[in-house]
Amino acid sequence: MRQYTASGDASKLRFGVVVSRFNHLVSVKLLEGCRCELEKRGAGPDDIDVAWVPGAFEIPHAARTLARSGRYDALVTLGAVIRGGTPHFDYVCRGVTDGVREVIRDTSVPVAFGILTVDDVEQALARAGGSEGNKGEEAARAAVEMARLGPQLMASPAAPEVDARRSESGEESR
Ligand code: INI
Repeated sequence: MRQYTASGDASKLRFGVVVSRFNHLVSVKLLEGCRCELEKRGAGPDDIDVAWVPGAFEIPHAARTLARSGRYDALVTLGAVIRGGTPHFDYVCRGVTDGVREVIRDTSVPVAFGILTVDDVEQALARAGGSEGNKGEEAARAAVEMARLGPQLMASPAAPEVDARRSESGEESR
């Protein structure tokens, strides 16, 4: 059995962070958690670029642009979608989750999902540095791990098969 585990070392990696301005109070806390975690793991301040977008629905577009630039080892997406009294919540949630998944599928750049989908502001704040931790930190850790894991998997003996399957499915390469 061959196993691959990635280190949590963020040094010499470049990160793009896309963060939604909607529910700004929550977003800044998620961003701070993310930034601290990346820097704690060795990323330099100049190796972290942050793109602010109006709302979570706009996150996939900016993430796709950053991913296609080829400048980043991984991206982190941050924001909070808070349930209101209308179905709008469901459409925004679906748009952002489907959109982020499509960016990963189409570009092969790892994208960590640090977007809260919650019932109220209290639940959001609890997950943005409160009693439930900080999902921005968690997303940063996932981004580092995936940025390190990808090259290991590509260098593995299984990689040629992975490449062949990718080109059969018409997937873009980075
Ligand atoms: N965007 C969010 O990031 N969080 C929300 O809770 C939210 N709600 O509730 O409406 C939200 N809506 C805005 C949406 O993301 C777009 O910015 C808007 O529809 C313009 O395209």
